[in-house]
Amino acid sequence: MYAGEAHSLEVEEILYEGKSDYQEVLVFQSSSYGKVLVLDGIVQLTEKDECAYQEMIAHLPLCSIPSPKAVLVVGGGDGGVLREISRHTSVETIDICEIDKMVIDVSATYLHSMHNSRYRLIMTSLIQTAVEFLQRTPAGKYDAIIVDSSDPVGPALELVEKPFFETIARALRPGGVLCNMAESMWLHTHLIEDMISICRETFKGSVHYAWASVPTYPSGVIGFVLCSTEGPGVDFLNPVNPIEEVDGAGNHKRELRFYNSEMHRAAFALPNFLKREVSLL
Ligand code: AAT
Repeated sequence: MYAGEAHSLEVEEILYEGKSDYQEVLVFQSSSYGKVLVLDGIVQLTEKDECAYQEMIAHLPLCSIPSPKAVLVVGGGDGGVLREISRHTSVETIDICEIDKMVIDVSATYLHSMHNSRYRLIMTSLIQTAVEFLQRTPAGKYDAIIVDSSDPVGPALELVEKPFFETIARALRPGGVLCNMAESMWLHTHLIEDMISICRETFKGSVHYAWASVPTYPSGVIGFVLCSTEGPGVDFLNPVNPIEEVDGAGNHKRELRFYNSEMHRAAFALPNFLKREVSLL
């Protein structure tokens, strides 16, 4: 994908190969990263390192506001983000807006990640896109919106454009939060700059960039843009809603593998080159 570099994973066995209306879907057993989900030739998750991406994209926003109740996920058909949101006992409703049913079905069969999640599924399509769904959503409905989408080529292209961010800001309550997958600081500084600049215009609360290490994503890191709407202030850098490891009945939940409050704070530390190149940071 990127001139002059490549990343390889050894394939032990192909478990599923198909073509949906939107993309090519592949699941294989790798020799070192467990099962791998690939869409249009791009790795979306591996069993070994999915925790870093899914835990951070869910808990960075949800641990930054007190008692989140209504959450929307755009993309995320593999179910990992749903699993993470479900850990928050305050959450009452999770809606998910995914374009491709094949991703949901294949993940449920081969990755078992949909287990223990409670959610309402809204299928988007090129006829009813995420933008159209959000336009019909009552203003102020959600406490948090998580955009767990693929790279902005093919079906996910509309998810980096201004109208999408405007409909998100409208669907969030005052002081509500957005966490949006925002690519690699090594490979996509211009895209990050564009996203931050659109978000600065659209979200009147705060706008921040955070990142985490994910070895199987291009260049080994992935970033997130975090925004809040005008209203009760949100201090993303100091989480107010730490996620408990023990539920109300005193039982230990399945442990978080990556996220904790220290990782949360550290995720907002940015290297100098990024601050310089993305002048808005
Ligand atoms: N949680 C795994 C990581 C992902 S999954 C991206 C999901 O977004 C896929 O299920 C895909 O079908 C869905 N998607 C793509 N476009 C749209 C759209 N327009 N509306 C709704 N869902 C969509 C992301 C990995 C990031 C990889 C970084 N290189």
